[in-house]
Amino acid sequence: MKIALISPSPPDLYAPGIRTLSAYVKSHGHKTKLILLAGGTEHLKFGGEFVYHYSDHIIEQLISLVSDADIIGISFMTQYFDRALQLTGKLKENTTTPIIWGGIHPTLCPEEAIEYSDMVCLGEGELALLELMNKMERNENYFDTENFWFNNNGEIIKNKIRPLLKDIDSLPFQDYDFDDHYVYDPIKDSIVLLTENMFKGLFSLHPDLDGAMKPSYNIMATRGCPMNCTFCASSVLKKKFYSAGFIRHRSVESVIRELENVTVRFPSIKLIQFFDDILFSLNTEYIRELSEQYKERIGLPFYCQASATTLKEEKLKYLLNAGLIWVEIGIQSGSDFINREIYDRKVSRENVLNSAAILHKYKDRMLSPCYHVILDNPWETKEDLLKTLHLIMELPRPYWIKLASLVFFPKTGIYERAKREGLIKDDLNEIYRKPFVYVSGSYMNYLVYLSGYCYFPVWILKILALPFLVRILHKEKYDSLFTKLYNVTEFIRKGGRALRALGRGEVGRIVSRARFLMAAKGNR
Ligand code: B12
Repeated sequence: MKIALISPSPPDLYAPGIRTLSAYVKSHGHKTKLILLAGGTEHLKFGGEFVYHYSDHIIEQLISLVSDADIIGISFMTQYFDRALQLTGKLKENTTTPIIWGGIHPTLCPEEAIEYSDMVCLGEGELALLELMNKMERNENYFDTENFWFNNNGEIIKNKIRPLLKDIDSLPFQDYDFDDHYVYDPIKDSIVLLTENMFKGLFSLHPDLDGAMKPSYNIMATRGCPMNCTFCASSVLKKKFYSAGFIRHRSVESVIRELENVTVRFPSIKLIQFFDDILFSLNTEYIRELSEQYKERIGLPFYCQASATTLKEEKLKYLLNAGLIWVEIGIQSGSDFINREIYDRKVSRENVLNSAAILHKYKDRMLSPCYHVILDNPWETKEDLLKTLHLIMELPRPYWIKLASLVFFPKTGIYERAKREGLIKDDLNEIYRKPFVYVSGSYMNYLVYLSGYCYFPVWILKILALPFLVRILHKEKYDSLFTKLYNVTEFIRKGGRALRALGRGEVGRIVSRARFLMAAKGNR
């Protein structure tokens, strides 16, 4: 049996979901074709004005590419719904090959997904997809395959969710075989065969301690997250499907062997990114062993994510000795009320300041830590925003802030709350097409944004945060002014970064960024 797996992906083509699926069913004798339609969400607009659209010639290419497949699988997140819908509609007009929708969005919204696709895979897909392909190959009845919903000529068949795979070491490493892999190339505006050489040029570039941009490889040692943040889809999976054993980790040996494989295969890889939700949630003994093995057998600088409650000095020291140079931590809000009552995050200001103090102690051995902050939360008052601003101003410098605009991802706790309170009228335009990576314009959002420039004078921020000024300026009538100010400041920031990169002769980086933005624009 052959499955064509299609996924929108980030520019570095990191698509762990379908790469792992592909490797797994191939290791059991089936064939796969991977089609990575690189393209981010940078062009989404508030109000849902921007709708991503693949051009006709890309659709035609795709239809002929999947013509040798027995099944077609489309993997996507909520903000890629329009793309999945367009692809599926066009495919259905041109082929009778069954189409599966899988990934986080169909898992959250199977009722909606089964309206457009023939099959929906809910949750983890390795075991389920293999069982389905085996049964189809043997012409057996497959409508009882767990984790799948089927639309059998209008009759919807819903199967239960099987227990999670406990031993994720049993999964093969992600599929980087390039034997039938394709990618959307925005420069050529065409889907092209993804060769190993081409892929080597697509590793995302990230700074090493000396600021030099290094090609990086992404890996995950775990599946699942210990936290229950109400804005994250992961907490829905935990509540709805996987009450037990949600968090699993690979053996140190498995992680190190994957890294050995890829660093030997792609010698240009000079930096590793652990994309685990919280690598620091692993116990000290695991972290000690991982650090020792990593230092001895990989030894490249690496990045990872922590949380303010899991970042412990002992763990940090092990990882620093192994090559850790950058950590990201979620603050999300400086208001304990918002964190506790709205986000269900048991993270206090003290937790944040303690973990920041620990990181600061080792600042000479690391890049500036990055703190994640969410804005555009309708339950956040200007007093809550002031608490976020004051917390950021208390952080030891240097640091940088990554802002995100709150998205009511379907079925999440905040989604249900917003629905109850009538804050969402139109899921498609207010959620599926809502930007995530930049925030709306307002006086307080702009102040929090400015506080992200860790060398912006605190004394000026303190004046700008004076309650009388906030009372005067944090008004809707000034929002468009601060939107313009935000866009201008962002333009200057990105322009400055591009000029510095040019100054360092990093043309490759400029080109890949241009590719990224072109790909995110879709039909031109
Ligand atoms: C790692 C990660 C990333 C990585 C990799 C993304 C990727 N392609 O998987 C990076 C950093 C690139 C990333 C980026 C983004 N992310 Co992210 N990410 C995660 C994270 C932490 C883990 C996801 C994970 O475990 N992947 C591992 C693979 C193995 O699991 P999987 O992809 O779900 O695939 C399995 C199943 O879903 C299923 N499956 C998947 N596809 C298919 C297809 C078929 C046919 C079948 C049968 C089965 C199947 O089988 C797979 C194997 O078991 C989750 C949080 C969480 N803990 O879930 C957030 C999460 C997925 N990210 C999220 C978001 C919003 C984003 C961004 C859109 C943010 C933005 N706007 O920039 C970007 C999008 C970038 C892009 N273009 O892909 C949201 C998605 C919410 C939603 N409802 O859509 C999550 C859930 C976090 C949250 N805040 O809720 N992310």
